[in-house]
Amino acid sequence: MRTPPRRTRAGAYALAATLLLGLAGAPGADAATDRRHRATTLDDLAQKSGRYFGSAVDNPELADTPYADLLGTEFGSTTPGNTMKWEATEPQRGVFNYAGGDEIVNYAQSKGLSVRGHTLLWHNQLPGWLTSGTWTADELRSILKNHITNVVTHYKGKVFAWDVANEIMNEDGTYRDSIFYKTLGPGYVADALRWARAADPKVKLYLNDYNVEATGAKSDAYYTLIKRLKADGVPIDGFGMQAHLALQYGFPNQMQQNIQRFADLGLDVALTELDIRMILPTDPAKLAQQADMYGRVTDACLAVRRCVGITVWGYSDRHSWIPPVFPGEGAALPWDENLQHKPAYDTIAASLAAAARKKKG
Ligand code: 9MR
Repeated sequence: MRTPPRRTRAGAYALAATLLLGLAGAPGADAATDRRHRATTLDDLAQKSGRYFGSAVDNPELADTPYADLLGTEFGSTTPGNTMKWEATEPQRGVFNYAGGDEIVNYAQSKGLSVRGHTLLWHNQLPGWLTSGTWTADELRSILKNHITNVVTHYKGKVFAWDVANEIMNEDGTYRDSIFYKTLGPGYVADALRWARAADPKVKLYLNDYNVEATGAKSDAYYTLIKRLKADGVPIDGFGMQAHLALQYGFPNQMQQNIQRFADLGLDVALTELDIRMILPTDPAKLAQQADMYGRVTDACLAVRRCVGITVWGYSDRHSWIPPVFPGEGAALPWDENLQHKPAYDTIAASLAAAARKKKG
């Protein structure tokens, strides 16, 4: 399946053109269809203003063929939802397992998608041997260095960016009391970035978190930290705003200005895990409100030159982390459970197309 079931107008023209070419027996008709179809994808629209549009994927979803096929045609980038995390990549101390991450990298390469690496250091999804152990600072530092060095080296040249440290701040802008912070103090962040850079001089190094899209204590803390890291010569290339949003909480306050101030530090900014959930059941008004918010979020990124790309955290309501975590909520993505476009698809596409025209003109 190469086209989403509900065709766009451009898709219908492409189909008509293909039929004509097909009737004429023209060689290369399939390639023409492919190009014309791809001209309507979110990633193609994003590319026209120099960005990518991606979606996360979790390994079991690759077995859902229609889902994996559409992921491969519509998007330019993917992020493994789980299998590059510590519990997956180093399940026993010093024993590395790249099967899951490699499966996604291989899939992505076969479809021409780039890969965002997620994530080297996080307080969640750590292996039991790490969380149940008692470590001195020296021991934990060497464990962390070994982990980062191994994983980054394995994926060198295969991922274009790493979420080096994920969710290290509390809502009030203090450091999260993770095993790393408790044992090593705040310096572990700079160390992690330096070890990642040493293992791969080219990959883009990010800090990544949720609830940082708006201005406020948490994003202020990152702003201050990143400014300090830059002043100290610590390698950092980007700031990832996850953007797990919800209709009931509204549009993040001053999102564009917030993206801009990080860009002004000399950083790339990316929306790394975008979804916009709602209280179920859906209705046309909520879907319209969601579409409006998706369009405005996309606009906020595209208004900032260094906002380099947008990744949705899965693209269809068929596969989403939200229903089990927020009971009674869901329907957060631009495609519905049957892989049909929701109104949000159109507002995202319109926003991307407008940025492409602006770039051209
Ligand atoms: O999508 C991931 C889900 O499958 C896992 O069960 C969950 C476990 O914590 O992690 C999800 O991804 C998270 C991401 O790694 C970091 N930001 C929040 C995401 C949603 O929980």
